Amino acid sequence: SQSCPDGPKRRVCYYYDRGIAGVDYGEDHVMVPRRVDMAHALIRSYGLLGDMARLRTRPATADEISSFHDEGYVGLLRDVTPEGFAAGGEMTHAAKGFNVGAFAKDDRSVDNPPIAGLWDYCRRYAGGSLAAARALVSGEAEIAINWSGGLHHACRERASGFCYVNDIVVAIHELLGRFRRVLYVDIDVHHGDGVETAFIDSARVMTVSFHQRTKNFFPDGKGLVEHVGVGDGQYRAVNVPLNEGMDDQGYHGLFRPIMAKVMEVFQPEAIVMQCGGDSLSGDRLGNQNLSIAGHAQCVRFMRSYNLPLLLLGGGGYTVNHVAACWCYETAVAIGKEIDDAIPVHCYDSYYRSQGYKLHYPVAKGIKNDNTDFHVTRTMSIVMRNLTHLEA
Ligand code: V1P
Ligand code: CA
Ligand code: ZN
Repeated sequence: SQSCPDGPKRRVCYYYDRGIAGVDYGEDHVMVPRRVDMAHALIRSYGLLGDMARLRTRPATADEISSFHDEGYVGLLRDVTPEGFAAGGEMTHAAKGFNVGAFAKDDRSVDNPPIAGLWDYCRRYAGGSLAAARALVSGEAEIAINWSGGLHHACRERASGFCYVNDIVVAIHELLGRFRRVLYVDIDVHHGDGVETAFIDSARVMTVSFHQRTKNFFPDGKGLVEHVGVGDGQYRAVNVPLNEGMDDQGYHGLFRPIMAKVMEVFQPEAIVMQCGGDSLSGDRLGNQNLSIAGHAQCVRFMRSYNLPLLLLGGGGYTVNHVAACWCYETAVAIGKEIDDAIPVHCYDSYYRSQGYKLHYPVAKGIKNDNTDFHVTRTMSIVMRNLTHLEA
């Protein structure tokens, strides 16, 4: 294949479903599925669609989703409607039992609203991740992308943190049909708890999450550096907690050596990466200070191992930032340089505040609370844990 700045070009396939763009979590909600449409419009305007095969698929079925999720919960996801929920009867009660439409204690916001078209939405984003996994299994693609996936908090029988169906777990199950060991890497600012829990005692799936762990930060009490997995999964869960304000240099001071060691000791046959854009500077929920280049450097690094690679979305609440980021990461996946100037397209007015440039400057004057002491301590604990897996 043709050569490019990061070695040979890769065969990339890409999933995009227009049916997801119109999904509405509610007026005051921070999760905006339209950001995936914005990323897609940008990807198209840069001419990147011509460099990838488009993955067309049917939405995931209840059976496919039930490969991970509880049947009663799947039934609720299928049946619940905003009207039925508002009626206040049995459906309301059932939904709240599965954490759909329930108010968090002392909270005015509903994280997981019973939105219109919920089941269709779940089937579509999960179908995308499943089709992407299958394209890697068949060898049709070396890298497969679904920016509408990556909903890492969903549990077997419960919604959590804007996530209803855990498309990542469903996709990893599919990959395990062909690959002996699968590595999961999560650079969303939140802990990847749903995925970690699903494979907590598995020797075949290693999960690594980098995340903010500050007072009351969601999901509270998860992702401590001491949490390493149990039974056959011992030392196969890796947690890298961060304080506020991490910059590119500090992030990579941890990311590269940790991921290099994980690759050495675990020797995966495929990699799944959750690329949540809420670890970027200026996010509405996260308090980190990564640039798009710094975020994408993680993708570039994992890509350099030349293994089947599944790239998924996740969080990201400043929509212009996250759309620009996923467009750039699509170019990185392909192995193509793209211009910093954003082409004229339907959403270009969203990028006015960043001078119509893909790479917006990181916030100035942000305090990096990740002291050398903190970073060195985290690194040494993680590295010591990983030595337990050395052959
Ligand atoms: O903090 C909470 C509630 C309060 N706790 C008792 C639970 N929820 C968070 C959920 C964040 C989910 C992140 C998802 C992802 O990792 C993957 C897609 O990015 C929360 C927050 C917050 N600041 O952490 N919910 C909301 N904000 C929210 C805001 C407006 C409307 C609805 C929810
Ligand atoms: Ca994470
Ligand atoms: Zn997140």
